[in-house]
Amino acid sequence: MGLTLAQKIIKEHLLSGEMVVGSDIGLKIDQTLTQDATGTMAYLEFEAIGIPRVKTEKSVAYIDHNTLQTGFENADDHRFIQSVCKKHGIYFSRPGNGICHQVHLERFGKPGKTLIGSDSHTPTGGGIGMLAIGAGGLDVAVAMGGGAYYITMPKMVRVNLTGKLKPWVSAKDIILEVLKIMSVKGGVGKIIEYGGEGVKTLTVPERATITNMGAELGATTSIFPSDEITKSFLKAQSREEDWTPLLPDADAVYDEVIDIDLSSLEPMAACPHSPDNVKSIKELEGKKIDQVCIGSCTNSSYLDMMRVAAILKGNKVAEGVSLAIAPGSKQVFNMIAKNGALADMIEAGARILESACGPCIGMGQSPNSGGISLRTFNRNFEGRSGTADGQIYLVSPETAAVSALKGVFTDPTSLGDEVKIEIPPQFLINDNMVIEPASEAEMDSVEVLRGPNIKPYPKTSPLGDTIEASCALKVGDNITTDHIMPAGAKILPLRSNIPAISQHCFTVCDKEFPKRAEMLGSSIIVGGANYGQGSSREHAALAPLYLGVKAVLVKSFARIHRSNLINAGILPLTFVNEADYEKIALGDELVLPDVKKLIENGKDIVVENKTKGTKIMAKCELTERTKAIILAGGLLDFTKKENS
Ligand code: MIC
Ligand code: SF4
Repeated sequence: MGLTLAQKIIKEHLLSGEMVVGSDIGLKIDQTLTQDATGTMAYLEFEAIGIPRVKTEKSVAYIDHNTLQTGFENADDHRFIQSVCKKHGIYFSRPGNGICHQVHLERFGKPGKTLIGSDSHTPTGGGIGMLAIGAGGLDVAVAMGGGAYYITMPKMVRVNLTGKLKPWVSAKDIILEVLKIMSVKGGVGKIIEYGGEGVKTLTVPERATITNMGAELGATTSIFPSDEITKSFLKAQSREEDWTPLLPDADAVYDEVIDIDLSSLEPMAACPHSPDNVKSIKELEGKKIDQVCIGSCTNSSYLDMMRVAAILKGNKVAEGVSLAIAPGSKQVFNMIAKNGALADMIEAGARILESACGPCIGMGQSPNSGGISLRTFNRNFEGRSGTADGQIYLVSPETAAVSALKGVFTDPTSLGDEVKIEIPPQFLINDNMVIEPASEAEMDSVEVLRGPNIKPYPKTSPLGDTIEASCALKVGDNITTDHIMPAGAKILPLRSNIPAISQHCFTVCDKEFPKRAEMLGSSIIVGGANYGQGSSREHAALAPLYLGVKAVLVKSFARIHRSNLINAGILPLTFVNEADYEKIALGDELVLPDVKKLIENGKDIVVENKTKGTKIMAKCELTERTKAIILAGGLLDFTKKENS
């Protein structure tokens, strides 16, 4: 039987387990990436594991999230990461060099390699045929130390693309169509592979827009073949030698096939507050807008910027609109500065931001109260923009630019003839913002610089015999990590300080949660389906750990968050009978008798509700390895024990 693209890469990197859907597999990891908001914790964890030098082919640390520097915290954290990288063999991409996924695609990613990153949009690398997966910081730390990365062998979905996009319809519209079909939980436990004749019509940056937003499907990752188009992209990046061809076998078997005729697609928008709430721009046309933001790891490539500049050229941003643009990398920024496209943007009235995540993670540019903001980003979760009642719509750069000029939702196909913008035969190469690590001979003399914002990993303890805890919070379906551990300009600077950041845990849902959890000492969170969707931030597990949360009992979990809970030693439980969700209320006293023994024996867990005098059953599906991690009190203790 033939293999799919992803199965081929998995087979080559398989360290343990079998390639059978649903079983636990360990993968050899060739490359890692971190960004600063998850990076400080990941490097503290790497230090705690105690391996002197990374064992990967290439590990890169990026500074792109926390670049606002409203106080000493961000700058101190950057300095810590820079020094830790120098010491331990990691390349350091300085602030200003660009957004991790954009830069990694341009400068470091290689077809056929495995990459894990402490950021959920790491699958961007699938645009050049990498098996690129978002993970918790601790998983990345373990992989840097040469340890395997474990996932559940996913199902394979093939998205068959035929035809060609109409003028002004964009790669963003393709992924919005996939989101409309599959929903934000439709990709859980799956790898999405793109194939078919339509693939040949898409450039690498367009493919990367699609694989990037595969994160919003909840998918393990998304991937495109590595073909002549990939080769010419790498050649233009002066990296032709990094290219290898990679195609699925002709007789590869997929668990699911989705057909999309590119020529049938229209410009679309994901409406508030979910990336799968998709409507066509025609349905929204004429609606007044307040803000437009162009950039983020999804849509900040040279092609995106050039298309936007072409639309803006000679025009003026509408009176009622604020337009902000952040090019994705120094390479992109520099190229549009040199060729005049940046001047066209500035002339039209755009507010130019540095190459960083910026408004995507609420670091500035929050819209006005109730403001309607069109963004080329990938997430529009409630409150993420920094304005609680902001109405965020996710759109293509083309829709964003033309709407900024008109002041209302505008279908870019109304622009008439398309401006043809091609991938340049040669990108501008200048890696002077990437600092190389010290040589093995010099690494010992490098001093790691720690600021006062950096606090140690929270205390963990092995799983006790019985858990007695109260329900400290009850939430509904599709809770995102932005609910659990909000980001934004005020909270992000605390990412290296778990005691401080934990005071913001779940405050979007319930202001009293941190105090209540601390007062209770031991607590349990109850939730609905797709709990923990969104980011890879392990802070959404570490803050609850610090506040005394022992278990999370929900209808279903998102992949990365579930493994972050396990890594933190928090029990991820699901209802055996989903209707039992109704049987627990906030404040109920719960007991999980003999939980340790039941976990050891792979049995379902009894949850006694002392307040209501009832009993329900919960599942804790663990592999032998994740069971050992939970029993040890988390991955850090487990790894330390394994290495000692
Ligand atoms: C995001 O887009 O939500 C982030 C911020 O990039 C996160 C990582 C983080 O919270 O630091 C992600 O996607 O994993
Ligand atoms: Fe940065 Fe936004 Fe991409 Fe996350 S989604 S990595 S915050 S640009």
